[in-house]
Amino acid sequence: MKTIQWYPGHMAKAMGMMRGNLALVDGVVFVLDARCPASSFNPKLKELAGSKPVLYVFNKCDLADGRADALVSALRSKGAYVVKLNATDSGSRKNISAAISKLVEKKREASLSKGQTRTFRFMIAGVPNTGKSTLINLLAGSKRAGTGDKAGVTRGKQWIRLDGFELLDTPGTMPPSFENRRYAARLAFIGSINDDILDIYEIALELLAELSAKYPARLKERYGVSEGSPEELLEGVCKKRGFVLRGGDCDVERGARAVIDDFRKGRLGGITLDGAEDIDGLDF
Ligand SMILES: Nc1nc2c(ncn2[C@@H]2O[C@H](COP(=O)(O)OP(=O)(O)OP(=O)(O)O)[C@@H](O)[C@H]2O)c(=O)[nH]1
Ligand SMILES: [Mg+2]
Repeated sequence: MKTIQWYPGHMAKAMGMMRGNLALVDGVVFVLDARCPASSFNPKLKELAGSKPVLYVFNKCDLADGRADALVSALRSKGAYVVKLNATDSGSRKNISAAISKLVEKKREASLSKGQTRTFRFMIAGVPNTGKSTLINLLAGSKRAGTGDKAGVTRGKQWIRLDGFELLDTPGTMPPSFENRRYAARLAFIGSINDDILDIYEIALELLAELSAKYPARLKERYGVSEGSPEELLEGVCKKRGFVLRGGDCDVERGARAVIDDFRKGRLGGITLDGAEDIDGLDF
């Protein structure tokens, strides 16, 4: 895959908005994708958070597997504050609410000791499509923020008022360019990069290559193939699913979409693509 140079104007604007609102918040919640928490970490956002307390949420943990736990531990050993979450599960509400409250524990105690109660404000930030707005709706207990399974659903800023909390929903933002091809490819797999600018065929080949290296049994189970070049694997997918054109050739475009869709919807089982090597060198 070529280096992606993609930094739409709305993202530059969003970064400016976040910078402008940082002084108003008591802490920042970074929503990462548990399938690739290093790839979905935006160092520019971390820089922006400055000295504010930060919580990292490994969201979509229902789509990841046990390998994500090793990454949670790796980050914790770096001193980061991390929790796992499935934001679509209403049963997780209490846990995430408590985790966010903990960010301001000292501040809350200080104001209580002065007999004051105050509202704490948090900025919810991250790359597109990681579930920021879904997390806000989970905390609110109702659909207050717009959500959708594609990149770039939230555009402007939106403050959501809850009991004792105010949350700032922000648009997903990427670093201005990806020098790291591996991160960029994984962001494409999880739908963080607008599909309109991607070559779906190429992305599917990259995904098949990663899956055959890390999860061959899953490929075998769903498509009946697990070995060979990515092109051969995609052909196997097409044959298994009956994606064959009139002349007998494989409909590779359709096969490519099916592979990506299966991955995104969790039909290949829980998958974690980032490993410890991807965390190293990132300043969480
Ligand atoms: N399986 C699963 N899906 C989730 C989870 N959290 C969010 N989603 C889905 O992921 C998609 C994106 O969620 P949003 O909340 O719109 O993501 P966002 O980070 O606000 O996206 P942008 O506003 O585009 O940056 C939606 O289809 C959600 O239903 C989760 O924990 N597990
Ligand atoms: Mg959103």
